[in-house]
Amino acid sequence: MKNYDLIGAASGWGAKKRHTELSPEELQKFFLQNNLSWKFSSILKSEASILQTDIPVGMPSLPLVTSFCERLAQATESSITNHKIPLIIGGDHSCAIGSWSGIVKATNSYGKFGLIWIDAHMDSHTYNTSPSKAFHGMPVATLLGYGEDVLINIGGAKAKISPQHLSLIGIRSFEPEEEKLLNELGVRIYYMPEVVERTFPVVFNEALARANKDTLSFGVSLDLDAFDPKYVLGTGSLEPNGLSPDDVIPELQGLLNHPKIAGFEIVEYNPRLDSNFTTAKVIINILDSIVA
Ligand SMILES: [Mn+2]
Repeated sequence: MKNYDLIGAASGWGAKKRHTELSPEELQKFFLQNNLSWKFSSILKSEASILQTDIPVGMPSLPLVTSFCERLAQATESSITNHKIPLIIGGDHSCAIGSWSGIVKATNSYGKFGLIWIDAHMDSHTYNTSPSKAFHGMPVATLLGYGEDVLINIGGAKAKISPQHLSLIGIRSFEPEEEKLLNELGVRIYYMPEVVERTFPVVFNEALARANKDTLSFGVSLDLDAFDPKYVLGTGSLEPNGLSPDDVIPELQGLLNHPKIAGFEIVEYNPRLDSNFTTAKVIINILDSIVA
């Protein structure tokens, strides 16, 4: 069993519903109250708290998103340098720019990094195409090298991942501009109907093979909104007809034992939207499974 670092990424400025910022601290309390062995090795906070100030979505929030992702990239980089696997708990999904930029830098796998993105959305807007202007809708495009330079340049001024090593699973809500970019680049998109038809284990294993073919290392970014709202309510962009934790979690079992895994990320937990900690429990089941 490899060593891991549980890193709390308390980012909230990348989403319209900002309370993902509270996620790591609320989970920390939940771990303690329930005598769980999980413990954050660090919790990164934004320079400005949503509880104290309000900054509009879009360009005014870019400096905060950027500096947060820069610090998170340093944290994941040093985790790998210390021979650990970073497990990142967000935070809105813009934190992925920091997580994976640091991991790709530390493993020197620019363009040779496999990524499996499990999400209801494509997160593949650039600032110009985004209707919401919220940066959590842009991390995939950014990691592919499209979007705001200050974000692309984190961890080195080059694309962190190549389209041929990237798969998106669970997609069911997107804008045509995102789909166009990903299709032009040749990213593999598993829309929800294909996942239902072929089953999650089959498509996940296909994505795993793609993430490992001709790559140096790989990781998984899991947005909680990939799950159906029947099971997961504690996240800000609910979309019906999603994945079931019972289908997903067994497939993740022991993933940290994979020789090429370099990181795992769970994002978009919003404790203010959770009820009776059901979503917190899903997060813990995922963590327990990947380290099993
Ligand atoms: Mn997402």
